[in-house]
Amino acid sequence: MAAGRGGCRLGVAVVLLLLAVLRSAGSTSDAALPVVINTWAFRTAAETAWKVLESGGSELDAVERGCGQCEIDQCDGSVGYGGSPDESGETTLDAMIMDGNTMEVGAVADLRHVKNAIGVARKVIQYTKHTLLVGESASLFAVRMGFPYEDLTTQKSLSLYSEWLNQSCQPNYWKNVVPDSSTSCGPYKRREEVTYQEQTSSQRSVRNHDTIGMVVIGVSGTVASGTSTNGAIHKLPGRVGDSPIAGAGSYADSTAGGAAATGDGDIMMRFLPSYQAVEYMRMGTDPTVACQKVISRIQKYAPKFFGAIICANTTGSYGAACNKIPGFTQFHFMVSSPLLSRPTEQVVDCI
Ligand code: SD4
Repeated sequence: MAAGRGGCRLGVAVVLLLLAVLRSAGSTSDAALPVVINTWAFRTAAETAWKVLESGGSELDAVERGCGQCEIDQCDGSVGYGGSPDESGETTLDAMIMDGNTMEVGAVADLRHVKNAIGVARKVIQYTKHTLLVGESASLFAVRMGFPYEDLTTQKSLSLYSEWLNQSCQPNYWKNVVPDSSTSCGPYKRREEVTYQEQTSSQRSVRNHDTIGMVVIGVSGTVASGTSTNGAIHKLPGRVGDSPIAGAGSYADSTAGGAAATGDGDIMMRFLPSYQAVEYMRMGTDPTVACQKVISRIQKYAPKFFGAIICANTTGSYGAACNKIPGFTQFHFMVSSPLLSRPTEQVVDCI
């Protein structure tokens, strides 16, 4: 009898151990499909994407419409028209969309005069054999695809631009130039002597970085992802961030999961964080841990970078992580799933 009880206890222990292993593999009981997650508390974007799925739209439709909603709403001034004027006062847009079944990507960077950047990115998949179109040429493509060509400047972007001019063009992204870019406006010329300046932190304020990144995983495990942003305020014309770069801004693979990043793209894109997070999840790493591992990897080189990432695997398990810096200690993101009565804001402590 005693041996029987011992066997029973052993059985219970084995079951508990199995549960723990499953849990750490991301198969938590609170995972369900479909799932939509997006960066920041962009609620209308989350609601729009969720409604698209509810009405039978595809995962790609949900990403396109969800991120497109933020372009219409000018989410936090960091997505869509009328935000983040560059050094010449113009707003330019970066966006991408990725199909995790076919691994096709459509992206636009430095897009000018067209508001619906992610819509144009989708057209790159549908009507070309390319992946990424840039600048005015991307605008011409957009016009051919039927998008209106319009001014992206608003009163708001004009006043941001003139405030910046009035404060001696601070901050800006130049180095090793004359006149001294830390005190004066340009035009700058290169200084003969180039000195190394360690870039361990993001010079921009947290407010300037609010790209929408979205991952949608359908009932059958189909993954789609996308991003849309007007990039870094006061950037040099021509600067492209991480958002339209596959594997950096977002990544989707229906055999593993999806991820999307937000923050200082100049630093983050060097690490392909979204690709890396998906690869961690492919190896069975829990989405939260996958997100954390990506953030810690960047921290080693740029301890004070501003950034966050969202991750979800094909079981519907999800997570997020962010780098803790002064003024940014928690990261808010949206989650929609059958387990939640409505798209819900969630928050994670930065590491
Ligand atoms: C960029 N990553 O262009 C974008 C900006 C951003 O949250 O993420 N804002 O660098």
